[in-house]
Amino acid sequence: MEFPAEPFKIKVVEKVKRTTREERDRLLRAGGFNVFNLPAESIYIDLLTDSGTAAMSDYQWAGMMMGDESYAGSRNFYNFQKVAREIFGFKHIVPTHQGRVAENLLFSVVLKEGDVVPNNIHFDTTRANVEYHKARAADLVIDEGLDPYSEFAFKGNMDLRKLEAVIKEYGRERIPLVMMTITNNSGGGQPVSMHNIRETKALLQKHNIPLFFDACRFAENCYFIKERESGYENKTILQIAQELFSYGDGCTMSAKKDGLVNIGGFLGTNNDEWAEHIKNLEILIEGFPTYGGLAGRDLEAMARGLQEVLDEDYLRFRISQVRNLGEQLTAAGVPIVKPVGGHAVYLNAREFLPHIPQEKFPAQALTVALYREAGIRAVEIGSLMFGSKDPKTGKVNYPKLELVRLAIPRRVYTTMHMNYVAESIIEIFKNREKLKGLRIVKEAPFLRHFTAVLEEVG
Ligand code: P70
Repeated sequence: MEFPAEPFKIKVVEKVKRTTREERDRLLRAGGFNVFNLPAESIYIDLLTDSGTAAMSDYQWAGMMMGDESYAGSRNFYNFQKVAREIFGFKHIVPTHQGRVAENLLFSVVLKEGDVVPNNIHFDTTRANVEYHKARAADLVIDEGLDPYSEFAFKGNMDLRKLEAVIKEYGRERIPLVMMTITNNSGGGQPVSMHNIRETKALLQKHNIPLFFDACRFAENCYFIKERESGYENKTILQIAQELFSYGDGCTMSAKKDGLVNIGGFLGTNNDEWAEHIKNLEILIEGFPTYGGLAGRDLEAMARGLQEVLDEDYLRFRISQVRNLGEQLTAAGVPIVKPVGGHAVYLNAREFLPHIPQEKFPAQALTVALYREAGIRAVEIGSLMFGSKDPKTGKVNYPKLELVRLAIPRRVYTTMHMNYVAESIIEIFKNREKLKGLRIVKEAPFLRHFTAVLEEVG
């Protein structure tokens, strides 16, 4: 079978409410046409994010009952440390309550003003944490990674020529580390190849620069390597992960993705000196390093989630479920970014709604239509999120891409749910000329997409 059935059966269910179109229209108006303002209970299928939204297994829930809530030395920490060391191989494993804290701890310790951190593409929180320390976040993904039409298999790869140029320009002293985001979220959840990681490491070794991974979706990346890179067909996901991380000197991770938990994260490093500073700072902002802002039971759920995510049956289903949604849409002519990434399908709103110009927020108009017509929540990644006004000239800079991200939570929705999503989008596509653009009524000076108030225009 091309598309495997769910490799789990359902033990606990959560009721989802169906609302009428009128109710949804009213809620959209009340929330200023901004889906961050919707009560989650009024949503039928929530594809806002794949972060912290996974369904935990019976094995994880059983582990929650085994929580040891000791302030120091909880047994769950040792369980978690053992699992994390086996997969990632790093000497120091420092738990945090989510990914951005691991980033904050790392950059607080290693960055100084004027430094630069290269990455394939920084995720927003990573970029913000770098810039907060008055350093530069350099995005050096290969050109294919920025082209929505390129079908290259590893569009998350680092461009080694760009990396070499940055090293030459800044010098080793101003590059405390290089990062690689696997999979590359801001580039559409695209994977990085083992070959590219090996070559990046070889280049960095020449300059004695450490390599860190942003490992949020590492298991999905390893599955793509197994599927697409020769020499890995017969390796297990654990073996692939172990090889991948052996080229690294550390990682940050939001376990809310491939840790299969609702809250949790960690930082891994082999550097004793950095680890000591990081642990001291952690005591100040997160707590003692054997719990790092988490309950003992959360650590146990994370230890078990990290083991479960390596299961190939699970990953085959996961990647196929996301890809299948993309394929159903493509077959009906709906424009999406290709190839489909690991955790989300991205609709290309400029092509979907050619009659709505960028200044009328076509991707947001499509996001609004998804909720109004079908009760589906997605997130806009276009001119509402990234459009910026030049403070001097008042001229608005629009991003190249107008996308709507449909991020799929792990183990939450069934194939029928996904078919419903595909059919709803196809229906909206057939009636697309009826959709209207939007204009901003109120906006914050930064990160405006979270709170902006909009209204529809003809
Ligand atoms: C997402 C969420 C979080 C993330 C990530 C990478 C590659 C670090 C982090 C931070 C954020 C989000 C976006 C829109 C709506 C809701 C949530 N990504 N690195 O969905 O991790 O959140 O644990 O601090 O993707 O992509 P954390």
